[in-house]
Amino acid sequence: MSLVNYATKEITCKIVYYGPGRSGKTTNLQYIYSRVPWDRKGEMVSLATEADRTLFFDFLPLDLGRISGFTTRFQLYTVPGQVYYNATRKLVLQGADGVVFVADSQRSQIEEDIESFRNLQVNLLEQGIDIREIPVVIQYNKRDLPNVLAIDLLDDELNFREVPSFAASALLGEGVFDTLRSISEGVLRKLAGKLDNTRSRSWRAKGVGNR
Ligand SMILES: Nc1nc2c(ncn2[C@@H]2O[C@H](COP(=O)(O)OP(=O)(O)OP(=O)(O)O)[C@@H](O)[C@H]2O)c(=O)[nH]1
Ligand SMILES: [Mg+2]
Repeated sequence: MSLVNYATKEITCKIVYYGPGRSGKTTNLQYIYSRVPWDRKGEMVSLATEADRTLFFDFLPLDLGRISGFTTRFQLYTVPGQVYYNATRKLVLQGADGVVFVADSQRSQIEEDIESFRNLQVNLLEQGIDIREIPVVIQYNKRDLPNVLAIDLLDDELNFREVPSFAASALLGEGVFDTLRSISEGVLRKLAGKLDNTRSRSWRAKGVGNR
């Protein structure tokens, strides 16, 4: 859940990278970490096994500039994609303001992609969130590999909501920042809408605008 601190003029939002095992979630964060100047990022924390599979989560705090006088801070998390870490996925997903679904474009991985997307829907619903209510962006990763499915086909299988989607190769850094920009804009747009509502409600409560 985003935090707006009027005293320090800071907005903090949580974005979760979700998707099946080995789809490239951690690689997205590693690429972002490698490209963001030091004064815009904190330490990246990765809790992984020796084989580099995410065990609990990765965490990367970023400062993405100022909007209307507020510093916008984004906390990027990844979930562990392996099927049996569902309890951890639920924990990491809690309080998310936006989700990047990282799909593996390889033909052989489509069932895992679909299963993971369903799992996302179910885990959000358990937290009382309909997937249509939260900003989601889909990234079709590993486009550099042979035997990838066409984007249209992937869209048919996964993107029934017609959310923004991006072809990417996280390994090469392609599409990584387009994805991040899109989800952060989506999250900030939603937040701005909420703040407007709150403001007009409190104005109404104070009789502002009444004749
Ligand atoms: N060729 C290619 N390999 C990639 C790409 N993105 C990630 N990989 C590789 O895929 C493997 C898994 O990547 P990770 O980023 O660890 O995947 P993950 O989604 O974090 O996996 P879990 O933590 O198990 O959920 C690694 O060997 C990466 O180097 C890509 O765009 N192209
Ligand atoms: Mg990982």
